[in-house]
Amino acid sequence: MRNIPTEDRILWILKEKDDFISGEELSHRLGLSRMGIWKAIQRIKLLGYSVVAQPHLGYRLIEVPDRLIPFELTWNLKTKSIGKSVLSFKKIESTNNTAYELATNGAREGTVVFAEEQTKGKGRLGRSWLSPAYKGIYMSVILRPNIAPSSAPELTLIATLAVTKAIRELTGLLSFIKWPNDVVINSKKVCGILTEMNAEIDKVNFLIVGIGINVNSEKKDLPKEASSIKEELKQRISRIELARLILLRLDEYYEIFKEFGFNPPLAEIKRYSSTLNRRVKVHYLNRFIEGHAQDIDKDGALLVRLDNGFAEKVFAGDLVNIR
Ligand code: BT5
Repeated sequence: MRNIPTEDRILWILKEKDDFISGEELSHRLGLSRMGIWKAIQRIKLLGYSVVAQPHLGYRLIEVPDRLIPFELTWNLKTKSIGKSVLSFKKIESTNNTAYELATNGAREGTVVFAEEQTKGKGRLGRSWLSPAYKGIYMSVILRPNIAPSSAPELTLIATLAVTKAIRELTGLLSFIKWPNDVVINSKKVCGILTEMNAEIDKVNFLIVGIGINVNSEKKDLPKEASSIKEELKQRISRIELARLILLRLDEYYEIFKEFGFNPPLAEIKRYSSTLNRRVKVHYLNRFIEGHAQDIDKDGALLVRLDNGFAEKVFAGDLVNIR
C-alpha cells in the first residue's frame, strides 16, 4: 500500500471492518504511532466523514459524506479501464478543459475528472452548462479508442445509455435517451453530454466525454425547461452511488463497443430512445427539418422521414419531440 495516503488506508480498513477497530490495531497495521492515527482520523473528519472514537473500543466509521472524493468513487470499483485513475476538484472552469489538458499530456485511457462545481461548464456550440456546487455530477472521461473521427458521436450515445441505465437501476425512474446527447425524465432534461475530440483526418487521438447530471439540484438552480433527479423522484440521492454506477455501466458498454462495435449498444440505445417513432423537429446547420424519427443509423445519425417521403440523415442538431 505504498504511495497510498494514510487517510485512504485507514478508510479502507474502517470500511472493511464495518465495526470498531482499536487504535492499537490500526497503528500496528499501518506502522504508525497512535498519535499519527489520531491525527489522520482528524483529517478524515475534516473531509466530512463521521468517525466515532470510543475508549476501549477504538474507531468506527459511521457516515460517508456525499462528496465526490476519489477514494469513495473508486473503492472496490470493478471496472476494466474507466475510473482506474480519478481526479476530483472542488471548483474548476470545466472538467472537459482539465481532462483535455491531461490527455494532451498523455493521461491514460479511463482517467476521469470530477468537479463539485464548474464556473464555465460548457454545452455544445459555445453554450453553457449550469453547474451548481455539490448538487450535480460533472465529470469528463478520457477515451483513446481506435476509431475514425466520424465515429465519435457513437461514444456520446454510449454515454447517454450508461447514464440512462444507471439512473433507472438506482432510482427506478424511467429515464430515456433523447438523441443526440441528452437524458430526460418525464420529457425534461436531467443530463447533457459534450464529447470533444483531438484527431487527425482519419484517426482519433483521444476523446473527452463530458457528462453533466442534475442530481440533487433544485428547480431554481436550473433552466426553466430542465429538471433534476431529485425534482422527479421527490427525494435526494447519493451522488457517489450514481457516479460509481455510471462508471461501471460506461466501462461495460465501452468494452462491448471495443470488442463488437457499435451495433450491440445501439440496439439498447434504440430501446431507451424517447426520440424514435415520433414526429420531431431538428435544428441542424441553420436549417429546420421536420418529420418522423424513423431510426438511429449504425453510425449514430438520426434518420428522419420527411413529409415528402424522402428520408434525411441528420448527424447532429437540436431536437424537439413534437408528438
Ligand atoms: C449539453 O449541451 O447538453 C452538454 C452539457 C455537458 C455538460 C458537461 S458537465 C461536465 C463536462 N464539462 C463541461 O464543461 N461540460 C461537460 P447542449 O445540448 O448544447 O445543451 C446546452 C443547453 O442546455 C444550454 O444552452 C441550456 O439551455 C441548457 N442547460 C444549461 N445548463 C443546464 C442544466 N444544468 N440542466 C439542463 N439544461 C441545461
